Amino acid sequence: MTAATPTEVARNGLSRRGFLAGTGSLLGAVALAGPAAAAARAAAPALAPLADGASVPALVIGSGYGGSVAALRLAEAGVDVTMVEMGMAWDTPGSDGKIFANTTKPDYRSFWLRTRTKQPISNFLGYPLDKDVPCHTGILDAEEFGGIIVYQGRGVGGGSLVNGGMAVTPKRENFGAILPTVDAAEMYATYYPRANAGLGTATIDPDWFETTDAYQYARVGRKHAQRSGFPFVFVPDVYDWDYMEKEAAGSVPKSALAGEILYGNNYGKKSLQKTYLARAAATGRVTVTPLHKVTSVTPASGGGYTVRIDQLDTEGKVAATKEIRAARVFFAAGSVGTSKLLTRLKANGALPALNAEIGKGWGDNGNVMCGRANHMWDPTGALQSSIPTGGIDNWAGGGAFAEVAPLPTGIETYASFYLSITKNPNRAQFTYNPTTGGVDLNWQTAWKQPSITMAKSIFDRINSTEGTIYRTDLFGAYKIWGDHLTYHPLGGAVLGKATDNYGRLHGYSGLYVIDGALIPGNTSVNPFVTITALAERNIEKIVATDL
Ligand code: FAE
Repeated sequence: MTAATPTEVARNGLSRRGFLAGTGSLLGAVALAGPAAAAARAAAPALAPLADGASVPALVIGSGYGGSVAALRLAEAGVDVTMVEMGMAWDTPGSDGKIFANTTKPDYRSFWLRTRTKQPISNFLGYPLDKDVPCHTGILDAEEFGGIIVYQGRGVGGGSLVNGGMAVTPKRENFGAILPTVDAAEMYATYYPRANAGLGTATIDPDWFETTDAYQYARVGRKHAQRSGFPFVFVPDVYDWDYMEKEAAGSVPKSALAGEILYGNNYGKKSLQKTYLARAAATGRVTVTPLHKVTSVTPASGGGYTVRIDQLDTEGKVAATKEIRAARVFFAAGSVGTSKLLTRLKANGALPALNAEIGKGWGDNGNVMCGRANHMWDPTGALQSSIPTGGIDNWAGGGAFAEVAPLPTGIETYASFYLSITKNPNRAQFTYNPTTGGVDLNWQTAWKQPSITMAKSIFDRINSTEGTIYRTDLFGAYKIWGDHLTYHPLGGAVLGKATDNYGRLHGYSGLYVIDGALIPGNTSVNPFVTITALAERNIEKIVATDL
């Protein structure tokens, strides 16, 4: 949780006593210091670990967007909800007094069980940036499959802990291709507005955008887009914009303007702990147990499901194994987490009646990154807010929507940086590997070529208009494209295929998927608003008809 400072505690207005259950805090692992630590201690929850042998009405696996929506709405309907989360609680400051590490100084908090960082931008001026770190249950997982690295958030709040907070509702004309079996009219009238309200989505004050140094990089991005005839669109975010203006004025501690992103945000971002999870906690019906990883779900004799859970220590070792019984289980472990679990459970006979669609329809939301080298007379600014606020829309013309992203290094780089979301048609499949006991994903690096071609529809033209070139120093030596990764995994248990049209898994009653695994590979924009809206739609139906 991010209730780290007195300011935060006040802003949250939330007592988390009894909400966080278990062993998630770093207490004992670090020396606590300063006011942030005192605040964290004051807000510390009553520790009540999930008991081995417990019997619960509803278990939610994972505490990201899908899981948080499910927990809140089930609790509001009077159901007691048990959430388990494999990552940490993120409620305790480190020795620097901060809960989260800065982007420019990754440490033990930054990566999930790695001894060396795996930064998305791996190089600068050709020099490698990665460094050794102590192995720890850190916040950002760079999960490596054969042909792609999938970045994911780990901890209470899931991806909301690490992401840029760009809260984008897709254009309605694109929705039919995103979720073909879902009624678009209902989504745009009810569930997208509900999701945006629940997430606290808001747009930057346009006057402030035009004048602040922190968005010079975005204004340069806009100018270059428009001079090449591309529309630049403002994109909402879940950052507290008033707080950011105070950061700029120097009256509050900085997070966006201190370049915080990827490894957590200490102050201004409204991640799920401040929105859906705070409301879930306030019902008094939801507990979340961090550092607990679900490993098996299988029908129990007499009804419901037996769920096996590993309790982890902060080095990732299994400290205990627990077995509980749950009447209903909601898979909300994210596209990769849910797909891996279901693929393994189908293959090893724990859930043999799952259908043949399990593991299929996985996509990377067409993610590809690149940088452009600007002229010396066109600087992008030494101060760059880590929170993106605009994009270049060439979806209809060239199949790409490019987020004008920050490069918050603290120095003038003369670089423009972009994360493009493209209409890449390739889809991969998860399969169980009996030799390793793991789950593989058959994505190939070469499958990014359509994304590169689509992104070039924007940047080749901008480079030609501006007389500029691509940066070749950010992803290796002489490498233009960041084509080795995604931030936006989607699919693997697709709505209407592996599940019915509301996320009920075929083959078993009382088992549901409620996260990004439902979405078949692409949302045309950044995905979490769509994941949230779909979860709102599905849980409303489930509460009305299944409980
Ligand atoms: P997610 O939020 O990943 O939550 C799943 C949770 O389940 C995680 O907390 C896991 O630790 C936990 N888990 C997994 N397996 C288990 C298990 N076996 N037992 C217990 N717990 C488990 O899933 N999206 C946007 O829309 N806008 C952005 O600006 C944006 N920026 C991003 C930047 C970065 C660096 C990254 C990595 C992602 C970004 N995303 C962004 C993507 C977004 O965060 C992602 O689509 C959502 O978080 C996915 O939501 P889910 O509920 O599917």
